[in-house]
Amino acid sequence: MLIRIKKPSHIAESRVTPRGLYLRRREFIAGAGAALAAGLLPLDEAEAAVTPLESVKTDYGQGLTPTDKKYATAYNNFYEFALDKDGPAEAARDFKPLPWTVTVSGACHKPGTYAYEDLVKPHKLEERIYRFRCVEAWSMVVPWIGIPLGDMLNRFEPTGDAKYVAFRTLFDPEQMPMQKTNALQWPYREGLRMDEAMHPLTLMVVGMYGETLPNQNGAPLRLIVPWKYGFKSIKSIVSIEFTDKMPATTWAMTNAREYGFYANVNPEVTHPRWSQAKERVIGGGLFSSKVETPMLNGYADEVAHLYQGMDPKGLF
Ligand SMILES: Nc1nc2c(c(=O)[nH]1)N[C@H]1C(S)=C(S)[C@@H](COP(=O)(O)O)O[C@H]1N2
Ligand SMILES: [Mo]
Repeated sequence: MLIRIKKPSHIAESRVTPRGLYLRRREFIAGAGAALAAGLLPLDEAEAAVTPLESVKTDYGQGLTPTDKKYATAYNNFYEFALDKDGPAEAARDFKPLPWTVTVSGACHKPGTYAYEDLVKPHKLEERIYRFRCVEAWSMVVPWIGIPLGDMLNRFEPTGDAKYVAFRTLFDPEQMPMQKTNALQWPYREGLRMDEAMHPLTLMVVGMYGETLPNQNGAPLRLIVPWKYGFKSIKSIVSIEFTDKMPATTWAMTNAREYGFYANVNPEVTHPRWSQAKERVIGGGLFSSKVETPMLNGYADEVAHLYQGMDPKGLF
């Protein structure tokens, strides 16, 4: 995310990163960072431990060509670990995604603290290929493995007061070094209107490319909402709360003029500092030109009805 915050100067990088990692990271950047940024290089070195994951293939995104895995797992936004794109893969290498629990609270009949296994096991995992569009005007195509979020939420039996659902990321500064800084207000928060959360396209994701989620991609549980800018797709979720009020969300808290609650992909609504009309396709090669961004990231037929009667200009 491009925002006008400086890394707090009183915290040197060498203090928030264990020394071994810091040194390796220096070499990594010198050797591969520039090439990666240009969209050229594999970074197997940076890959975190993942295991194969069975899933049912679906028709979603069958016409799309997935981005090479090496880009999807090495070009990340995950501010808890690093503020740049090639940082999270390395900085999240030792993160422990299991054991994991999620606390469910608010307007529902089955609140409680659920173990990861209890959340995931009752469901059939699906593989779905989706377009992914970051608000910074780059995009990928990723074969996610997950569960329709609505199927999971229904098990908690939300009540009529559940108008929105709010999510939070783990807060653990020992594991997530940037949480020792005020780069963002921690923990990272996101939210959806209930009908957006229940929409069949919305996924609770546990894997990608046939494997469990790499740490840098939000292990063990993250959201994917394909018609919204990437920042809605909150990673490493530990809390789900049903509420009757629109929840505060991290990027809107950080800069409400630039990032809203809806964050619907819309090529016609210009970000205050750049156009959203086109996107750079990650892995498309050094000289690849930008391509046009479709309305609602290509999912307008499925989701435009959710916003009928609302001014699209207010849905950024
Ligand atoms: N907890 C948390 N979730 C997050 C972010 C983050 O910094 N922290 N970054 C968001 C942004 S801006 C994007 S573009 C996507 C990136 O997901 P990816 O690394 O799997 O491509 O994660 C989103 N989820
Ligand atoms: Mo993003």
